[in-house]
Amino acid sequence: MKIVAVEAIPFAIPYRKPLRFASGEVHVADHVLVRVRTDDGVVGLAEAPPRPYTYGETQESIVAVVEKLFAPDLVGLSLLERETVRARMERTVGNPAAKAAVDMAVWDALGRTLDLPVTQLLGGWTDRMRVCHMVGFAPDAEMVAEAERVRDRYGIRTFKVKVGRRPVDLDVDACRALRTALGPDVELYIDGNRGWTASEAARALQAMADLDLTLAEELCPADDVLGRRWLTARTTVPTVADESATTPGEVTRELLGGSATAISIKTARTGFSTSQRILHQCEGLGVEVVMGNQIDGQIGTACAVAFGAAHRSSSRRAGELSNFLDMSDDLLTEPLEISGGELAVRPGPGLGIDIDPDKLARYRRD
Ligand code: MUC
Ligand code: MG
Repeated sequence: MKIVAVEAIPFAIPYRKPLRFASGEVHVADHVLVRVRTDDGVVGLAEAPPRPYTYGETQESIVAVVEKLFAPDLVGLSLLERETVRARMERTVGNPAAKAAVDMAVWDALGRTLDLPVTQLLGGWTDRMRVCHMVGFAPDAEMVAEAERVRDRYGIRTFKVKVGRRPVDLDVDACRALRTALGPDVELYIDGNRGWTASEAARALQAMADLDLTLAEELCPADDVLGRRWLTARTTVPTVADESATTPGEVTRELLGGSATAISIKTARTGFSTSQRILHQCEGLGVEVVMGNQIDGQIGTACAVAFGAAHRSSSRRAGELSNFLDMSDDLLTEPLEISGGELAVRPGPGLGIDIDPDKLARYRRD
């Protein structure tokens, strides 16, 4: 069970359709495949998606930090020493996606070694999650057509709509068009990726008061400390902290400061070990969580559903698990399948996924 190598392999797979949101846009999944090898010949897998506009990481920085800083510190540790793995990575500040991928690859290697699914090791609550689809910026008619296609083809009935444009009426009109087309029975919520001031956000929420939005995520910048508190105090829509709450300490600050009333958990930035801490912290405080999406590929989505389904409180809401559908290809031997609005956890040991060597050879960039 000893770690003998930690590898970081950059790869790039184009999107069929780019995702656009207030803080950036994604045209290519330029992710990093992380592999943890053990002396038993087991290989644990995970992927790190660089999000420079959210955390400052790039594909190159993720490869460098995994190979130069983490690998030398982790080789020789047992898969059972996950607290030590975490503590050694925490000596380096930042780099959340790189740390998360190593953590999840270690869990995958442990599951494969024990011949047990990771989701059962984490909690084993259920074997599937309802899926929420994230709709990016586009003309209103295209946003509506995408939501209708995803509803009709995959049975998805929960949508997170990207907002945060100026003037705010652009987004108010898009949300209204979606509600009108999809009817009262689908769940709609919004994510501003820090695009608005508190007063713009308040105006937008007031203009959308009749649209039955269930959540409002990260409408204003994290540093607008008093503006966020003011907004959270005056709106009846629960406010979700996403990129402002990427560590247990930040979660505490956002919640106790009154700047958010719910938390987005993303395994792509807090892995399994820190995501579990945040989940338990939210349970203890009586705060709802959403399983978020870091614009994950299929490897990342397999990780998110394995974690989300493992616990009662993380599986309650629909998880954001469908944006890999817009990629032109992926690395897995067997693609993930969403049907009836649900994604099942992959059966089998570890994360239950395998990499297709031909695809990896085609898309790797090292
Ligand atoms: C989200 O929930 O914000 C967009 C940027 C990012 O870091 O994650 C995505 C989705
Ligand atoms: Mg978000």
